[in-house]
Amino acid sequence: WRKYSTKEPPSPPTIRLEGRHYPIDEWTNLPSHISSALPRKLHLQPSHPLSITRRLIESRFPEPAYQYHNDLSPIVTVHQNFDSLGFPIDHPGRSRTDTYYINKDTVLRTHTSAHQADTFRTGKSDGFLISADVYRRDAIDRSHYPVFHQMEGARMWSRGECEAKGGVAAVIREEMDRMPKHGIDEPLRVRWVEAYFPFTSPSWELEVYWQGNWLELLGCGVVQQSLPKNAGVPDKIGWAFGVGLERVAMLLFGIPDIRLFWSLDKRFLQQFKEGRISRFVPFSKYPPCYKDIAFWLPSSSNSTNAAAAGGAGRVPFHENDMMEIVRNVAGDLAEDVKLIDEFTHPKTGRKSLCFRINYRSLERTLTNDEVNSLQQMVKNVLVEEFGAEVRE
Ligand code: FA5
Ligand code: MG
Repeated sequence: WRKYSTKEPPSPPTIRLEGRHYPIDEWTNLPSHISSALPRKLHLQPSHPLSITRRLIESRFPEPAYQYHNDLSPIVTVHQNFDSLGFPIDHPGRSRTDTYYINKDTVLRTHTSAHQADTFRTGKSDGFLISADVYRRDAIDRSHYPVFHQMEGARMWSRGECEAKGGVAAVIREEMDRMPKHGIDEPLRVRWVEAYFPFTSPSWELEVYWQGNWLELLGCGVVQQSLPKNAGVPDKIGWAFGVGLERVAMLLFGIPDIRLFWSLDKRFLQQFKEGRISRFVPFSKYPPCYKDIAFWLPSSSNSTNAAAAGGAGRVPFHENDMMEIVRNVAGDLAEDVKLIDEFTHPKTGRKSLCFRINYRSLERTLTNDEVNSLQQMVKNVLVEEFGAEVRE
């Protein structure tokens, strides 16, 4: 039958991911530096700090009360990622500026909550833990990366159990106390902040004070009653959390920069051993190189109605577009990108933006020529793809 299998990718154009072809369309925005991360599965690599962190948290939410799922595919439907959780149709998380679309119906999951509804419905126990890689167009700095790992934890409680424990808020606090939130530089300051998620109410986020700023570790809350209802247990109360595994690992091991998790450098990988929390010993401190870039956007880009402004389909420029350009050009050589100035010309209404890019390698000193050529490439993309006019 081999003779009949097609060698040519089927038309219309497709992208091949995890052995399958997906048709692409006007929603597709998946760059190769993201799709190439799919096979890495860092949370499953033995002796990798993310795997050690995952197992440490798993040990505090033991089986069989919690069932573990560590190998769910990152390719999910828009329905799973957003609709099943009650995200309103105009929620910003759905936009192409925030989410990697494979096509209009299919995305790389932006959070492990994408599996909540399915797992509540089909799960064999009242609780579960899902650890997985997740994908977002997002800021560039030492605690944000476009591919990161989350662990979703959830459990159903009977009303009786909740009341016996002093209410659902008390149950959540007690459960969340199992989360490791100590750093290598103890003691850490920790705070709970009220939060909003479309699928939980009430909701909270847990933050820790780290390197001079509040760092968010996780979100949690009581899940909407539609989830236990669709899972056939309308009388139960569901509770869930989603924790960033990199953020916890950064505290546990003292890892100062999220890019390190992707390093293939032995000086990084050989420092960690399964089951052991050890202090990360930095092997490098190479100099940063700050470069500013200021540019005017084409007049249609800052209009709320690009079509009316006569732009040939140009959409407004989003901060995440800048992040994506820099990721594409510089990859892990970009440590941090900040919008440092924004200005609208009072007469022409044109908008000018200025970003500061910090180029720094984790592995070596960058040469001036190298940084200048990266900076030039960023400028070229801004001009050629976004119609920007660079201000010298
Ligand atoms: C969520 O993703 C919700 N799904 C969490 C949740 C689950 C709420 C269940 C209620 C019930 P949020 O966008 O805040 O929430 O992300 C959760 C955590 O992921 C953050 O607290 C942070 O630790 C981590 N995180 C988010 N964005 C990034 C990023 N770009 N890089 C690294 N870690 C990130
Ligand atoms: Mg959050």
